[in-house]
Amino acid sequence: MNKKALITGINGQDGSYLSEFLLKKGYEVWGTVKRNSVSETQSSRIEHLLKDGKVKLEYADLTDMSSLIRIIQKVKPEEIYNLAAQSHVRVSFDQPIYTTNVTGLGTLNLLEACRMVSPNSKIYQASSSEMFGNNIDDDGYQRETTPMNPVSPYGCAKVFSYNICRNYRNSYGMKIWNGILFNHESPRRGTNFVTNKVVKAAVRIKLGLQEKLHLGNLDATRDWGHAKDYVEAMWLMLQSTLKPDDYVCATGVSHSVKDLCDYTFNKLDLDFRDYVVIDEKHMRPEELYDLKGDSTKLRSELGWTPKYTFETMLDEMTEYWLNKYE
Ligand code: NAP
Ligand code: F7E
Repeated sequence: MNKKALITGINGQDGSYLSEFLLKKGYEVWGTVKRNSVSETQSSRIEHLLKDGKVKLEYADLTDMSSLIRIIQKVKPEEIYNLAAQSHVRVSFDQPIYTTNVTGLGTLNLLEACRMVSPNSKIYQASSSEMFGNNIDDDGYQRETTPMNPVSPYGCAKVFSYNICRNYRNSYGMKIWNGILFNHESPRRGTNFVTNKVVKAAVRIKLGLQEKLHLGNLDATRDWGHAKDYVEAMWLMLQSTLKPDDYVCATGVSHSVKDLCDYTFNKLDLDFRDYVVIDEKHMRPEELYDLKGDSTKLRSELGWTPKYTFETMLDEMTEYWLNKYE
């Protein structure tokens, strides 16, 4: 019998890549989608996987525990990947209560649902480097032991989820892993996150479809990896024969938003300084300045290695947008 996996937020960037990855491994893949008045939007990233019923979808919302109980009861999955979230940091300042309900309490709804109807399922929790805030170890990295000090409502909600997962693991012996993932991107990344926003705009400027690119803080640095590499790390955690644990997943290399603009525009023979406009609208009330992760534990205990670099990832994203417009 094939293993069954349930992915919350299956139509997100990571959900779509994880579905492809698990299907290749022979899993029966189930996913939850959030109702949208435009039904195509609910499954836009996984349309290609719905043909032949490869992936099975159910409506569920992290804020509605009854919907989670219903689907977990129905599927009884061996593995649950909790990827659903209001995941945009800037938006979390505009919608802090909604973000906390979904990204924080939503996780508790899932854990309770699981504890009631499928306590032996293995659970992956999508924790985030945003939980560290501006804390950096003396050597310049963040790792599993770095104290958490979030600087956004999103980060605060993720810290709650991280802690409640640890609490359920310790209290009830549930098999729960926290993957503390640093930023990961792809052509499927929402275009309101900075990488895909920059790449899409640079291509449009190159093709004469756009004149300017409005951005916020260009000095912030991030450790950017590729989503395809990171969904493999999620799966590796749930296959571990060691006790359930918390793992940082990162490339260990960081770049500024300015570097990102420089590389992307240069590749298209453009100078970003001619097009980028600094716009207060994209600044955050409190900023997380620098992120660089040390994923030694994940690499040494579970054998993870990323295949993409910052440059090959951006090249793939640029290629995607060029193909789309040309
Ligand atoms: P994403 O593209 O924003 O996907 C999130 C998914 O969650 C979407 O399918 C979204 O549906 C769904 N969702 C939102 N609110 C929901 C609710 N109330 N109930 C059920 N589903 C809901 O995010 P991602 O980049 O794939 O990230 C996956 C997870 O990893 C998220 O939890 C994110 O916070 C976390 N994470 C991401 C990164 C990163 O760099 N990508 C790093 C660390 C952690 P709609 O599209 O219909 O709203
Ligand atoms: O911002 C700066 C911005 O929105 C990156 C989420 O997946 O990763 C993501 O959160 C940096 C920030 O990602 C613009 O101020 C400048 O310093 O792409 P982002 P994020 O906030 O790091 C973490 C790990 C998650 O868990 C989250 O779910 O870029 N920046 N100008 C801008 N950012 C945006 N979005 N738009 C701008 O115009």
